[in-house]
Amino acid sequence: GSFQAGDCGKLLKKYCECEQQCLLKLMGDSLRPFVPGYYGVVQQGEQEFNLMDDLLADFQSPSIMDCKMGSRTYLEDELVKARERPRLRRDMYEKMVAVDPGAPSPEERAQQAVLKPRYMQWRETLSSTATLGFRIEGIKKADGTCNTNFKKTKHREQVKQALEDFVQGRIKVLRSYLERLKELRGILEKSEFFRTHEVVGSSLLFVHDKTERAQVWMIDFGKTVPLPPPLTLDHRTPWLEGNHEDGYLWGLDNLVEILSSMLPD
Ligand code: 4IP
Ligand code: MN
Repeated sequence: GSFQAGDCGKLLKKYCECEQQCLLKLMGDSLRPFVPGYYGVVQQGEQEFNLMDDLLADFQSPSIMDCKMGSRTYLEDELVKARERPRLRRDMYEKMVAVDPGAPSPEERAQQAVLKPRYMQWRETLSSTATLGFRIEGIKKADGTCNTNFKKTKHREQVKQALEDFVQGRIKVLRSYLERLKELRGILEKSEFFRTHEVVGSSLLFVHDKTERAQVWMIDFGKTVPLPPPLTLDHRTPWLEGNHEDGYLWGLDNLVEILSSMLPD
């Protein structure tokens, strides 16, 4: 993606104001131990970057998994914009056809384009986002092999299979992940930041290595936005347009349940 090599265990990520605002607030929230440390903006030539911890720095040949959390992957605001000013997305039409030539409607086929919410919803229902409240986006194994071919990983058993392939039967790693996720869930349920933000498109980053150290962090806050006060979310109630619910904790509950089912009896 948009990362550039940093120094001293830090990384530079293409500047995004929304992400910066979140990271600044998170540095003062109970969630701080679960997000990369943030160190401000760095200018390099024309480009600006957010400087943050490189979460992989302390691992040896890490195995990495990115799970995109939540039951919705676009902001309510994007839905409003798409209605007010429909922007036809040919690139998204092409990504759609590449996965399933039968997916576009006759109208979409005629215009060779789709609206963004339509594309995002299609991705949500094709994957486990709509039914489990999270989806696997990518897995990179210690040997360097990368798999981002999870667009159709939808059913519980398919997801479980992918998770099993990621932990490779290492019970200690699995237990560490579960412990960390349950700790995170407890803190999310009390976090002021979490209660007052719609968290969309954010991922949980899973990292372990052969020393069997295993960690999980929350990353990617480019579409995590403050709620119009005094609105707060429980992150479990189903989404209805206007309630801003994102299904984040519903997804985390399901993820914890599936990982727990992988433990030996
Ligand atoms: C991508 O679709 C992802 O959903 C991106 O989300 C999203 O970026 C892109 O929208 C969309 O095209 P694929 O994963 O199917 O390629 P994320 O950045 O969370 O991965 P946004 O801008 O919504 O963050 P566009 O509008 O950037 O193309
Ligand atoms: Mn991401």
